[in-house]
Amino acid sequence: MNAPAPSRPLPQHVNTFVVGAGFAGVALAIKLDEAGERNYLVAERGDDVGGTWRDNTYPGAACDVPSQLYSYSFALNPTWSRSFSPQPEIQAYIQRVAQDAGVLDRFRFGVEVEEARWDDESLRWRIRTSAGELTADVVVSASGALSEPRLPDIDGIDSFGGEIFHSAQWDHDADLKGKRVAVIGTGASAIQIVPEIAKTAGHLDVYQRTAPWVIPRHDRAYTRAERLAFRHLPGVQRLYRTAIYWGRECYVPAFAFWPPLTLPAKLLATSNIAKHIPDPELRRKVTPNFRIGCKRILISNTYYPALVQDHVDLVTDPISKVTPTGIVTADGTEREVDVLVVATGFHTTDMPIAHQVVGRAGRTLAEEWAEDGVAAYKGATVHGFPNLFFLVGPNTGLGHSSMVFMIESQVAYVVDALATMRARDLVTVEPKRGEQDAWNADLQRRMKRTVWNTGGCSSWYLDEHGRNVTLWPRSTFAFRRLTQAFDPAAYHLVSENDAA
Ligand code: N01
Repeated sequence: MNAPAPSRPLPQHVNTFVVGAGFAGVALAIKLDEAGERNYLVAERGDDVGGTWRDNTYPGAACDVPSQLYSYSFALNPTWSRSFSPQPEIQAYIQRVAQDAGVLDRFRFGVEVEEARWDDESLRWRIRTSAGELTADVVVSASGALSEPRLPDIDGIDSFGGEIFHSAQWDHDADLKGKRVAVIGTGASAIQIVPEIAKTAGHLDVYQRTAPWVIPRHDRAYTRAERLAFRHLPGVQRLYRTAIYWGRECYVPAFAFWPPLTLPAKLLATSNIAKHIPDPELRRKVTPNFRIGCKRILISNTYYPALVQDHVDLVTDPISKVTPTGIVTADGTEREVDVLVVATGFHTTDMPIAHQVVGRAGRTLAEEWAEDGVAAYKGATVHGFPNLFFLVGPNTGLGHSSMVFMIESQVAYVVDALATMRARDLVTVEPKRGEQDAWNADLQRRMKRTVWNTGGCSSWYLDEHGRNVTLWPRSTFAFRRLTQAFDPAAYHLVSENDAA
């Protein structure tokens, strides 16, 4: 993405420097304002708030967690049009919330963070950005886990002569009408894209490496009566939200404690295949070979119907190379391609921000994690990196419910940490190594039983050592309880007196 020109000059120093203006960055700004912590700045490399919802504009983009839950608890959205809202509505919602809260004057767009380096003498972060340098007492990374597109390492892909783009960088100038289009990947993004572009493409090849489990999507437009109720009776919307929340939490035991409980979901998914795909050979191809839930369970009513169309082929032979004009599979077949859509996911366990943050020992977080494994204390703080906080940090992702809930929990933790620092005249806070290790040992012990680790799949939840460093293995309310207040006892604290 070409960074837009920064909207306004940077100050020389801020108390709190926030990286990223997606759901997490916007929530933090609002809650910092409410807490009276107004000396903060949110740096965003894009030209607007929204994060992944600003960037993912591909045809068919929509949330796959019900809209009622895909919103802040402190800013319910009475205008959702559907039970699963499309991307433009979600993006407009985030923009509106930020605008109404009056926080946007603290945001700087078109500012890319190049390095944040801890200075042990001044006990501050020295930050270098594309728009200049500044210092900060505290840095909060709100750059998200799904912000950096991952391109596949396929032989010859750079030689492709047609149009090629990642699902998160959709080229809206590309005309797919009547073209030979190929989509690589069959994850959450691809299954939303495929039905949409099948409507206009002349021919569509879908390259599947691993078949996903797909269950029906219970999507519908809200009735007029519902929309009136949401607008005038907020209690009704809270009721919807609560019912959806608890419905989703029922998945936790199936994923984490006793995976055989996912049998009903498997029956739902297999009957979904049977309903839409009459051809036994295609049925075989789309039937996954791992336990349901091991990868994200996908929801769609249109993906399988798209695959059975005459001009759509599901290609399951492994890709051996890309040529200037097409894709060659392991059986030697070359299929011509005009437009190549790469829906191959994101850098998740190897977060780019980790390469830009340099801690107390002069080592980047990426170097630290390469040695010790990706880990944080409560997903929020890392030993060796004083006054650095993460939102959507390690092991705070979900396989079953809304990330917005987890984000709000983490925001509360960070805001309370800053309030504690102020109240106790603390200059630095840094989690104790023992606390961080104990937290992660417990996480990984719990993780051993989960379907994500035992379900027989490889997924972006796991790092290269097979450790799940992405998901939270317990209920979301357990996470909320554990993060409801900053816990100074788990931290090395340096006060102004100590530092003097
Ligand atoms: O990415 P993915 P995504 N050759 O990593 C395949 C969220 N999301 O963008 O399974 C061939 O899931 C890869 O194959 P395999 C959601 O959290 C939310 O689709 O690794 N294929 C897989 O099929 C989601 O989980 C919404 O064998 C290759 C696909 O590419 C996350 O974003 C909507 C390959 C990548 O799937 C990521 O989803 C969309 C290669 N070299 C996304 N490399 C909502 O609605 C990879 N693949 C909220």
